[in-house]
Amino acid sequence: MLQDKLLELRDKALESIGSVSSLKQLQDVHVRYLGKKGPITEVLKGMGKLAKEERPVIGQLANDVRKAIGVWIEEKKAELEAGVLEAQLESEKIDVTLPGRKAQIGAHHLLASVIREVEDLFIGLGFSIAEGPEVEEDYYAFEALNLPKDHPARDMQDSFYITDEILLRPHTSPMQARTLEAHKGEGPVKIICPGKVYRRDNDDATHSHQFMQIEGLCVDKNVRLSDLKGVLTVFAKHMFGAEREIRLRPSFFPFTEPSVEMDISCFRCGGHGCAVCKGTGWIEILGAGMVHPNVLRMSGFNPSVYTGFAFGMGPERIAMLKYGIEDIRNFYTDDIRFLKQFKRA
Ligand code: 2NL
Repeated sequence: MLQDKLLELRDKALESIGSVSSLKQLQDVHVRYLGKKGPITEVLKGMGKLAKEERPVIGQLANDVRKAIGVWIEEKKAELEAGVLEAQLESEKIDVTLPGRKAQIGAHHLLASVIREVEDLFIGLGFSIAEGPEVEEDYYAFEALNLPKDHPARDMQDSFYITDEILLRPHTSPMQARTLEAHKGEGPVKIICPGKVYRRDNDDATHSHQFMQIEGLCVDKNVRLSDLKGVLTVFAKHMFGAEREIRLRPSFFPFTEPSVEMDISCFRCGGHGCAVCKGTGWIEILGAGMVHPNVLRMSGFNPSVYTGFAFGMGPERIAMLKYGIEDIRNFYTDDIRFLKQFKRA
């Protein structure tokens, strides 16, 4: 009886294994026949109830059947795995005769290149790069720069305020004030601060609510306006050509005294007058001045010992002049056709 049952079980298992078409199904068959709750385990468990002389015969047969099913399952498994691999190889077949896809090679954004060019020049002159937060405290953005609470340039309408005391920086000067403060009244401080700035402006061809600025600061004993002139002359020649001359016109900034605006001789006409310089022979490039004593004092420097010069420029304006770009929005819209024109090694 039990013998017949085992043999029947063997035949059924063989049939099941034969009809299996996936590894998952095969696993199920394995559990069904050879698992802990399977029929063969049941037979082996019930051996104790058999007559003494039956035990070795049934035991031998049960073990043989179990072994045979195990072997068939292993064979089927190898067969299925080979099939899986075959299918995978088939699906991943690569046609090496197809033409390749051309890799798109990127390049620095024009604005990034111009900023890098300015940074490299000033690093060569002994300046360091200082970068800091775009979300700034009112104190560093205005107060420390000699712009007291009632100053017109602090109009809430002109800046993006987050709270009464926190705003998006409207210039990179706060980083310069922070750096001065960190030096605890000990010079020299020679830094360049490039970065994003924000103003509440309506965007058009020459205005943007977010743009870049590069400011420079040099504070030490005996720093004079002539040092400013020398450094900015080197800058003008480096960026716009060795023949450039500079001219300083009186101006006003709250954080410098005296304050100046710097023009360069026109790089297009050499100073005779043309469309680029609007007939004047000169092009305005940046604002600058001698650091106001109040700014030095508030940042912990003694203005009777230390003096300094500072300047600020808009790299968009520099790039627009240098490359004849007429709309500032070209820098921010990332039109690949615009960017590609300035792809350099
Ligand atoms: C402009 C003019 C300027 C400064 C920025 C500055 C910063 C400190 C102290 C003194 Cl911490 N000055 N910065 C000075 C003069 C001009 O920017 O037209 N920028 C686009």
